[in-house]
Formats: sequence, C-alpha cells, structure tokens
Amino acid sequence: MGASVVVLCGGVGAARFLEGVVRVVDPETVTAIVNVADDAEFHGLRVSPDIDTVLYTLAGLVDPDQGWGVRGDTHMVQSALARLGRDTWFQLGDADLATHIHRTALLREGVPLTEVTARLARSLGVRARILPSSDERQATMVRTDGGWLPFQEYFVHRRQQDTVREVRFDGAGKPTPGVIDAIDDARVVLVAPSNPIVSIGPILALAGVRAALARTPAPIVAISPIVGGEALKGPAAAMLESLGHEVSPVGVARLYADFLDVMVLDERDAALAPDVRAAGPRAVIAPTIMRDLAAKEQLARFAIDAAVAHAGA
Ligand code: FO1
Repeated sequence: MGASVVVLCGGVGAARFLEGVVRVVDPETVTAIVNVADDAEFHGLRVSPDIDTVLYTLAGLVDPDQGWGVRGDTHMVQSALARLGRDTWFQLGDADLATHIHRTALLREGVPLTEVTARLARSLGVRARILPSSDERQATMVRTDGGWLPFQEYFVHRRQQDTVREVRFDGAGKPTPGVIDAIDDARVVLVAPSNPIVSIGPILALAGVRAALARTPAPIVAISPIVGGEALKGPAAAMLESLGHEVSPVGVARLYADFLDVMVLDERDAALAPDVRAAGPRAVIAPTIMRDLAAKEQLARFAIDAAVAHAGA
C-alpha cells in the first residue's frame, strides 16, 4: 500500500473537511480528487468552482461566509460588465477572475487542466495534490419540470428552486491520469461530506473509478452529508428526495454500497446505524458538524482512525 490519503471531493463541504485532513496528516501525502462537472464558461473564461473552492480554502484565501470565492474580493469588473449589458448572475470577483483568466489562457495553450491546477496550487502555496477528476469537459445537466438545465443555471441562476427529476453527466469518459493509480495505491480513501448525486456522482461516473474503488485494498470511509434529514449545505436533501432516494445516511450508503467500507454518521443519526449496516458499510458515530477548525481536525482524525481500524479488523 502507498502512503497517501485520497479524498473524493465536491465543493464547499469537501474543502472544509480537507482543511482538517491536511492538519492531521502531512499535506504532501494528501490527494484530493475534485469534481469538474460544475465547471462552466462565463465571458469566455473557464470557471472550475469546486477546484477553486478547494484551492482557496487550503490557501487560506476563501471567503469564509460564502465558502467559495476570495475573501475581501472586489467586483469592479463585474460592475463594468453589467454596464455593458452582460449577464452577471454568476458572481466573479476581481481576484477570482485572475484565476479564470490564467486557467483559460493555459488551457488555450494546450496545458491540461491537471497541470493548470498543479501550477495554481503551487502559486497559492497549497501542498496537497489537487487532481481535477478529469482533463476532459464533463457537464452536469439537471432535468426540471421546465426541461434540462446546465448545473450552474439550476444552482445559482435559478437558486435551486426547481425540483430535480433526473441528472446526467455530459462528456468526460475518462478520469485524469493519476486518479486510478491514486485510488489503487492509497492508504486510505475518504469520501468528503459532499452531495452524493452532483458532486461525488460525476467522479464515480468516470471510466474505471467505481471499479478502482471496489478493488483497492485501501479502506474507504465516507462522511454523511445528510444530518438529521437535512443537507449540511446546498440542495442534496431535496435532490435525493426527488430522485427517489432516502434522505438520510442510509440513502447515501446505498449509493456507495458497491465500494464503501465505513460510513460516518452524525450523533443525531445514531439510531440509523443498523440500517446503514444493512445497506453494506459499517456505521460509526461522530460529531460531523464542522463549526471551527478544531471540529474539522477532529472529524478528519476520526475518519482516518475509522479507516485504519477497519483495515486492521
Ligand atoms: N455560488 C452562488 O451561489 N452564486 C454565485 O454567484 C457563485 C459564483 C461562484 C464563482 C466562482 C466560484 O468558484 C464559485 C461560485 N459559486 C457561486 C459557488 C458554486 O456555484 C458552487 O459552490 C458549486 O458549483 C457547487 O459545488
């Protein structure tokens, strides 16, 4: 077995969890595999929200209230774009725009997203390895009663008010080089408390990822993003419900049942442990609400310890 801790990640919840992970193990042994299916193009620029959320968070730059974007960012360009009559429903701060300009320029030169992300991480002083799940474009589409919508149209523009009837991932057949090897060689694989449908789902949909998770000797531990019947953040609860899944750690455990060894449930959901076990993984109970840095560290340590205990069992 290799030495790395691999974390499957969406956006804000995953970034907060990763902050804990890089404090309890050497960040250079951490590989975050980050969803790219939320990526979109605005004003001709490639925006990779989940990657940037992870980068800004680990660099200590993130806006702490929003959980995304750059703390203290200004919006001069956005205001000027609005004056020119452009759509500005997707907020892009000035410092954030620098990231998108840089990324887009490098992509146009033919630099793959994985290398672009590695360069961004280096520039921002992020020591963990941040791997986009794919170098190819992958786009989450959600079907609402009004038809199919691109993810950010549903999530930001329409404020997640539509009932999601179906989800599909366009594009991206294969993961970026390194994803399968990272899973194969991991010491521990963690699934961050991210939306299982639209954050972790697109990663699992890439060729070979589910199979790699099912065969890796590394113990795999997920943290439930559903606590007390509600999502920690975002539309996961409503989405699980409208797509016919149980809105609980049990519903999430069923989605991961083919590869998951251990599910971490919040104390509030302790009574669901037998149902989680019946779905496949072992259930362990911990406080999972990450109120402050100490709580993030505690949750990361708990998840890694649960993985090690499972491997030794
Ligand atoms: N989320 C919003 O709710 N409104 C926004 O205007 C918005 C802009 C934005 C810009 C850059 C970025 O990296 C993230 C941004 N997000 C915004 C968050 C993003 O839509 C979500 O975090 C993810 O796509 C869901 O994981």
